[in-house]
Amino acid sequence: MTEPVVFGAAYSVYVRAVRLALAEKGVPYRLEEVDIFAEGGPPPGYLERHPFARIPAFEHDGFRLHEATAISLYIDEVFEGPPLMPTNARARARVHQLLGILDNYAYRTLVWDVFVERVRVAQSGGTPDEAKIAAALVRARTCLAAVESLMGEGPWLAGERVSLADLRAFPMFALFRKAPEGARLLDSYPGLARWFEAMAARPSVLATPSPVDEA
Ligand SMILES: N[C@@H](CCC(=O)N[C@@H](CS)C(=O)NCC(=O)O)C(=O)O
Repeated sequence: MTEPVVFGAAYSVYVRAVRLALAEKGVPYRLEEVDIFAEGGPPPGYLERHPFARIPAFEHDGFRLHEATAISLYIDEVFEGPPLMPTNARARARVHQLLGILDNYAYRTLVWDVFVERVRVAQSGGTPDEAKIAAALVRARTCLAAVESLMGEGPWLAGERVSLADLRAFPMFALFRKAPEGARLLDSYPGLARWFEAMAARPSVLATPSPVDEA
């Protein structure tokens, strides 16, 4: 089998989630840089890989995919290495429930409405929209409370081992935590705060640094 290729950028939450899955499985891969926010848009031909012009896209042995969940499940099934989905039906359902919460409710709120608004807008010389951040923090509480209640005693979000739910959540929470109010809110959920520390120490996380961490 040839080395899989991930198309995207290291700053992206969804690209990092896929790279975390590859790293947890111990799969060598190539990251081909695609900057979706570049002036002039994505590189020519990229829409053939991803008609919605998002990142990541993925290719393995001529098999092309987009959508982080489809890519991550494929990686889990095709490659050797520790399983990233529980064998128990209820725990698997929890992983899908968490992925739904993270994609549909948490991503925009934690990443765009808090991290981008507080950190990125300020870095680029703009004035963060305080009303937008305040409204997002209300929704963020709902997201954090839901995730913490589903993880129970932990230590991972679903099941006995690290799963795709942890790998999807970590990149989102890592950016959220860059905003001071995000860090304070996360620290007020003790189960989630412990989970974040445990995730942050994993070799897969250390192997996939975000340029935001160095900024
Ligand atoms: N449904 C997609 C979402 C991917 C996504 O939203 N990626 C972001 C980067 S983290 C992106 O490409 N954003 C570009 C945009 O919003 O125009 C997936 O699961 O892969």
